[in-house]
Formats: sequence, structure tokens, C-alpha cells
Amino acid sequence: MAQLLSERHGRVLTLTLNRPQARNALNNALLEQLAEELEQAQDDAQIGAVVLTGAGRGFAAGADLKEMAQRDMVATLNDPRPQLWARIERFPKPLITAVNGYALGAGCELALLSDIVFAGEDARFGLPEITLGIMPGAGGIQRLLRCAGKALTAQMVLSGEPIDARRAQQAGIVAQVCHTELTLEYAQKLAATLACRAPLALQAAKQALRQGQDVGLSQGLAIERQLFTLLAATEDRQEGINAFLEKRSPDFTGR
Ligand code: CO8
Repeated sequence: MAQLLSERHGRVLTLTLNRPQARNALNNALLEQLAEELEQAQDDAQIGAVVLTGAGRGFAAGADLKEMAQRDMVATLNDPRPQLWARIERFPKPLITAVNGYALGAGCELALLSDIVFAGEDARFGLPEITLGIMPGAGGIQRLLRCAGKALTAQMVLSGEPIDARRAQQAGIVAQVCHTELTLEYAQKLAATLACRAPLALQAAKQALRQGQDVGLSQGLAIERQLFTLLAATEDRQEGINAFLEKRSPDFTGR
């Protein structure tokens, strides 16, 4: 059985973590497949946005603890996962996660790495690593700090206790809370909307969002201004403005 399912509808690619018997725990092979699928989607002009979800009742229960249990210090030093996470993070098109049930540890970190999180009412976000005698290592602390602030991040990281979907929405982790059975459908609808936008503008906006999190305000403003200016050279900018003035839908080409 494939560990990662991939399904295409129009310009939206849906990827499903498919290890429900292990609560979609992220082993290295699954992370590798995810990175590969995203790299292929990056090169495919027919794909405008990707939705990532989990099979069964949950999103992902974190790193695969059976795999991690076999790893000693030397293996951890040579851990391929930082490279795999970096490849996933480099995906330049919109990445939406549709989270039902548990998003724990690396599962939560994967949601935090995505651009937009839609959560079912039953979703639970947590960084339980501390309960295992370890700590988050795939960006969970840093990304959570930047979106939820120190108070909640410290609570979650130090206690290991999860929070529910509403709390995650208040904290800025989740964009929209949905009826559980509709989470994926709503995420796919949003993805379809984004996938119709001008690709270069989407990419630039995503870059500004990403880089803006790493820098101070004045540098962030400079990055935003520079990307905005670059878009002035695109045909799609002309097309978008012309379409508005001519009262028709734009026909973006990605140039
Ligand atoms: N890894 C491997 N197997 C798992 C995992 C996991 N993370 N989670 C669940 N499973 C397996 C169980 O072992 C069990 O297998 P089996 O049937 O063979 O015994 C099966 O899935 C079902 O599990 P449960 O019976 O526990 O299912 P429940 O529905 O009762 O509970 C939970 C679901 C709440 C998700 C529960 O399974 C759980 O708490 N799982 C562990 C969560 C956790 O601690 N996650 C953190 C992992 S550490 C981490 O993510 C660090 C990332 C660092 C990345 C660094 C990159 C550089």
C-alpha cells in the first residue's frame, strides 16, 4: 500500500499521508516521497496548489517512533530528515494542510510549515516530544513562536499537552475551523481558488510571507517592495489589470 496517495483535480494536487495503521507517523520513506511529490508539483505548470491531508481519523502522529528508537547519536548526526524538511519547505506554490484529528510532533510541525491550515473541529495540535524525553526538532518551536507567541508556545512545548482546533485558530495556527467531514473539501475549494491566481504573483507573495517571518519590519518591507516591483515585469500583471478594466475574468499564463 502506498504511503503517500496523490490525486489530481483540475489544478489542485491532493496528497494524503497514508499510514493510518501507524496514525500516519512520518517515517523517512514517507518524508522522502512527500519531498519528491512536491518537487514534481513544482515543475508541473498544470498544478497551481497542493492540499496535504491524512488518511483515517488523524493527520499525523509525529515522527515514526519505531524508526527513531533505532537511531543512536551517530545516526541522529547523519539524520537525513533536516534535508528532507528543507526540500519540503522549498515548495514555492501554495501548500494547504487539511487537519483532522491529531497533528502531533512532526505532524504539527508539518502543518506549521504549510502556508494555510484548515482544521476539523476534532483537530488537536501538540508538540508532545517533551513527554518522550526529547524536544521538537523540525522547526516546531521556532515556527510556533512566530505565529502563536511565547506564552502558548512555552505552554505547549514544556507541557507536551495538545490544544484543540478553536484554541489553535485563536493562536493564529489555523486559518479556518470546519465541520470535521468538510475539512478536506473546504481546503480543496480554497486550493482551487488559489490555483487560478497568477502563478508568479502567488510565488512572490509566498516568498514575502516566508521571508518576512525571518527579518525585521524594515527589511521585510524592502523584500515586499522588491517582489512587488518585479511583478511589474510580468504579462500576468498586465492581464490581471486589463481583465478588471474590461470586466472579464483574467487568463493568466504564468509569464
Ligand atoms: N510513531 C510510530 N508509530 C505510532 C506513532 C508514532 N509517532 N503514533 C502511533 N503509532 C502507532 C502505535 O504504535 C500503534 O501501533 P500498534 O498498533 O502496532 O501498537 C498504532 O499507531 C495506533 O496507535 P494508538 O493505539 O496509540 O492509537 P490511538 O488512536 O489510541 O492514539 C495518538 C493516537 C494519540 C496519536 C497516539 O498514538 C500517540 O500519542 N502517538 C504518539 C504521538 C507522539 O508522541 N508524537 C511525537 C513523536 S516525536 C516527533 O515527532 C519528533 C519530531 C522530530 C523531527 C526532527 C527532524 C530533524
